[in-house]
Amino acid sequence: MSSPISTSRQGDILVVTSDNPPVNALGQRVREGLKAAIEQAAADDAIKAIVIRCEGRTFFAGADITEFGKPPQGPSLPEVCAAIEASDKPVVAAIHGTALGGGCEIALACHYRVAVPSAKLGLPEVKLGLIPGAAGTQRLPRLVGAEAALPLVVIGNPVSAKQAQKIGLVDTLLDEADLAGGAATFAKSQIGKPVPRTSEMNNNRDGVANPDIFDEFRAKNGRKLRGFDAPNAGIEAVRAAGELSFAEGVKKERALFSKLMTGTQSAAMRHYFFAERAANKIDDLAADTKPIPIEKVGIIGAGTMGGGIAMNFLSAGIPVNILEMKQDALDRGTATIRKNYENTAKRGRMSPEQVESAMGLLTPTLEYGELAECDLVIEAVYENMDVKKEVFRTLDETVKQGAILASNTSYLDIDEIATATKRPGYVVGLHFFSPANVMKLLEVVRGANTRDDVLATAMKLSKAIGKVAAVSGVCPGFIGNRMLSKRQEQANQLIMEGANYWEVDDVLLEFGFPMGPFQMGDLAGIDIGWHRDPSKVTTVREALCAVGRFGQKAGKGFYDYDEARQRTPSDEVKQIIADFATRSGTPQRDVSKQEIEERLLYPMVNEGAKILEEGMAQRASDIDVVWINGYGWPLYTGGPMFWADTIGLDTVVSGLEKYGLPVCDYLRSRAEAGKTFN
Ligand code: 3H9
Repeated sequence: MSSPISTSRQGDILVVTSDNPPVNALGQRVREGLKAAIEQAAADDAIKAIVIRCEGRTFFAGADITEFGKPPQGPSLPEVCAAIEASDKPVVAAIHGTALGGGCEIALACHYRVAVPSAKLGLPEVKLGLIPGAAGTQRLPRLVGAEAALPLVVIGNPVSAKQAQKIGLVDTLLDEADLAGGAATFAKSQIGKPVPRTSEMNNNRDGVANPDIFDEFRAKNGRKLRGFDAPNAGIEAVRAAGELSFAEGVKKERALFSKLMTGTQSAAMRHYFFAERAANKIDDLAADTKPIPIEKVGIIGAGTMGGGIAMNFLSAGIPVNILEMKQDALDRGTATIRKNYENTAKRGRMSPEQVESAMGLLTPTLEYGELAECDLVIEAVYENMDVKKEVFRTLDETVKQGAILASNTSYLDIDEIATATKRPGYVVGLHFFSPANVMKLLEVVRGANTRDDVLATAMKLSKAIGKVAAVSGVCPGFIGNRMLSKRQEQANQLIMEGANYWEVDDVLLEFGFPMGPFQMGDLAGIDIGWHRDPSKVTTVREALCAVGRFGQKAGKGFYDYDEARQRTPSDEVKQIIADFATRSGTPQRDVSKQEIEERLLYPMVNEGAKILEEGMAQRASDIDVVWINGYGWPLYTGGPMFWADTIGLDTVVSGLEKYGLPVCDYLRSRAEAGKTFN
């Protein structure tokens, strides 16, 4: 097999090119080729400078993640970086696409970095539960300062080439159309000058002069980093770069990196990396399936959901016609979309021009006829089968043939909705999560008759609007809400048996969820689906509604809320729950935190197993993707199915049996065979 690394001479410049699709990951053969190329340049007196560049869509996007966990094969990435930096001849990294992780570390080891304006640079290792492991945490702060290095190492978001130039990570921006030529000219201009080595720089004195920056950074990002191990290791490593020699700092980085690499968090996050990409693939689609072009989208309903859905398309530059029944509802919906964009602009995440251009793509309407030319129409009216069928009947009559008709239903039967049309093949579920302009998840619901090209379109479109999609079959609540209902059942039961409702919430918070089921109820509104008759009270929720405890919006629900929306458990609610328990004759007892956790989470795993058994999800990892992106399951445990694999399926089975809860055949048989889900 030929090497992915080739070299060519351009006068006295050696151009080293990597061609390792799709993303030029730094696998063993790439590393070997790079090291050999540097040795070749050193041995050849006619060579005066070196340019390292990549073919294809990107500069090196990092270490090859598929090699992680396997026996290491040299040369290692730190060795390659050291060899590059040690060169006496100037080495220039010519960057396009994304220089990420190990790719950015290669660039940091080069003596110069030039980039096209569209390029991005970053150290996203933290998103895999790691820190950079090829001296990135030591070279970057020495080059750009500790304060500028912290967000790159600890948060892991890439920066634009322009921003990289501003902080000193990139030396020069070059013409987008001529990176190779520009890089060679730049390299030529450095011949004969002493080479600047990042490891010898000391621009990170800022962290030594003011060590508070590390704690301040930690405090500022506390919520975002809660529960994750890698960010703290990243802060420690950047701090060490200011306190230790380069060699000692590298040792420190290696120790931190190795500990993370062998831990469960990184295994879970690497699982998630591949799970997210797998979820976008549908196994049984014909290879030549062509997505349908989507140039215009219609949305039925300009309420919170419809408006949020519309924003996804507007932000991606896709025109939207939004329909309401009444002018005032339409005006309200349009005004909310504008307000949301303006708030984003106020926070500096959008320019006023971008707000106007997004709003310019929005056409509010009261007429179905105006949707006739849409390629996709998404219905977001309230959850009632008759209403939805009526909408679909009308859409089928008014929207052009070949257009996709989608429902945003969160639990209704897509196949039944499709019967209202003469085009069931073009009907699909697109279940967005609230707030729909923010939440990453899109459940794509595949009906019995949904065509392959319609599904392929949904998956492609989800990427275009920045969503993470997973496919579900038709079943009540699909993947996410179906599993959620099992958790809620247990939560309701636990508080009847004597568990305090705030303890139930706290157990999930400690597990890593952003909130528990009762906090979630308060946030969404306790009165969702309430019949509005205070004299008819059969559930705790109805009892809360009857006394005006509608949730956060009313200042009280399960909890009392202060001005800052801080929650305090309520005596009134405690009494309501106690009265229910007495009436139902449920004996009261102390319920341990362990029991709460197991009874909330194990039934979800069992339901996930049933979903797999029935073929409602394509793979266990899709369920993990749904729960991490739609319901705040902590990423660092890898999602419910990966978490169950980690603790052992036999543990889950015996736990369910201990509480007298059902165990499905699929879960039991895998546990008995000593297998995992993933
Ligand atoms: C690291 O560098 C550690 C070092 O500090 C220390 C070492 C000692 N490896 O995302 P896409 C695959 S850690 C292997 O759909 P896009 C991906 O699975 C690494 N495979 O494309 C997919 O495969 P498939 C730090 C990789 O255009 C295909 O490539 N770097 C890797 O939407 C296309 O990917 C990162 O964390 C990899 N590193 O986005 C960067 N990367 O077609 C991770 C991708 O079979 N990568 N694949 O499904 C990314 O963020 C995105 O892939 C990127 C392109 C932005 C580059």
